[in-house]
Amino acid sequence: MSSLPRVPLDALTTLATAEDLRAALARPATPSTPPGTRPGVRSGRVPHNKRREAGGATDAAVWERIKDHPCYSEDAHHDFARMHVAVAPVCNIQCHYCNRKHDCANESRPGVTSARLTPEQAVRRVLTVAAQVPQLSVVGVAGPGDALYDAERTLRTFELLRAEMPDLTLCVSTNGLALPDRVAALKALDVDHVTVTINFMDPEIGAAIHPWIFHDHRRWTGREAARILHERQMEGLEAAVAAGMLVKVNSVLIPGINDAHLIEVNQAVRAKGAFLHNVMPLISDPAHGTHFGLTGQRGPTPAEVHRAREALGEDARLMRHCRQCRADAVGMLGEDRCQDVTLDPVDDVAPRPDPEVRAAYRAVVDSARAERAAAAARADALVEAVAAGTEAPRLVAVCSRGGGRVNLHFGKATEFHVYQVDGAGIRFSGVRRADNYCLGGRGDADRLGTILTVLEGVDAVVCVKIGDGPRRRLEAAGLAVHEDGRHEVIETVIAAWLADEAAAPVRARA
Ligand code: CLF
Ligand code: SF4
Repeated sequence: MSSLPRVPLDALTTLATAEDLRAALARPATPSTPPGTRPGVRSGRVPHNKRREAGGATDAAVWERIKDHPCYSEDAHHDFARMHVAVAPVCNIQCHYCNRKHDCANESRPGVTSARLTPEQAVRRVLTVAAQVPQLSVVGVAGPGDALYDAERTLRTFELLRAEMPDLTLCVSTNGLALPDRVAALKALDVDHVTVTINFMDPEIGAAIHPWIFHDHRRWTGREAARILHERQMEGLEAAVAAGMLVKVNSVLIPGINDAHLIEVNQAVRAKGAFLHNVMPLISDPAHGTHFGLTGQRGPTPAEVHRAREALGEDARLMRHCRQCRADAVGMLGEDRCQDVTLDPVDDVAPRPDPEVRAAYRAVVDSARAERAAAAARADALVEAVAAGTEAPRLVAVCSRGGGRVNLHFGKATEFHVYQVDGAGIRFSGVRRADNYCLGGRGDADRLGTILTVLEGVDAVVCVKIGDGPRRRLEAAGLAVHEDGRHEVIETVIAAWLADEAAAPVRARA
């Protein structure tokens, strides 16, 4: 394992002191670090491997605005955490994928009811988390209803947070119906990141997803409701873009309803200035009690999501690493530590985050980023040489628990980071989730079957270690398996796998 200046980026409950972090920075550079890449990325410089971030992050000013945001920057999600505060309980529309007893499916996995917080409770919760988690960079309001319908609670929360922790990025997610009326207030609080869920352009399709809305003191249904929602979403998107905000659009991919239509959605929202488009799969299960769940509307398979995103084209500005978080999510994307955050609602005394620790953590991340960028540039060069002229891109599923490294055993992976590799280099393609294979020290054959389904279309699995049994099953299913125990940068390991493949072209693959 290398001697990178790393802190346990994936261990949110382990508090590093400012001294720990400075000591980590002072350690000798890893032997694989080329001269001149330390001590890190200077402010305003875009790291090599991040020039391909969706949304035009080649611009240094834009990079500054997204580099600590785990949703707006794929690179940032390796190192930074977000937290949602569930201060918005009510909603002004109905979506067929939502059950009001549960979290907002715009930004959450249905099925778990969140605690409703007052703005004051929310701020104490944020301070409590920030005191333990220097990774925390963004606080968002994403439900469990619509953040801007009962906007006073959301705005009050942001106002209090601005005063308490000015270095936090504030983020909001909405269905867009109330957005045109709230852009100015959000702008006044320096809310720079706004997500609008837009599932349709055509009201006919919209009516099949959103049966009613409540607007202008009355309830609207059917096509008319969808028409109003569409007009308000477009108006809100344009106003937020005009106000200089970075607007991300979320679209729920619903097979047979709006899957083919998402090309039109993508083109329209990009034309109106959306920074990113996040195409997320419908989560549908009868147990969630949603209309879609109860009527048998299925969600897309991971391979269908991949194909739908590819159909949008190279310039689609896609966010590909969304984890469909709960409305009270805490932690790195992909893990919810909300249960770990204990907060006595009547306790007035919140811990104070140490600004020194937070600043030192960012310095460590800058350094780690420079290491990763240099490694990724070398890996890209190698891959471009090895894969030049090859016809089809390869998909590689990586086991990682964060930090942009291959640092997880296959049996422990609850998600696979999928990368596309071809003559143009290595590009992040998406995340596929599945229950981990290893349970209490033993493998679960049923789970392995599910994992194989989830990995449809994938050519190789890359991990720290894998048992003989699962290796044989993966290989029998046609997947290559590559172990690398050095906890190296993901791109480095993928390039090593590709070089191995190229050196052994006759390798047997059942
Ligand atoms: Fe939260 Fe959303 Fe802000 Fe991120 S989540 S309000 S933009 S801070 Fe992120 Fe979670 Fe996906 Fe949302 S991974 S569901 S995109
Ligand atoms: Fe549910 Fe969110 Fe849709 Fe409202 S906007 S109905 S809370 S999914």
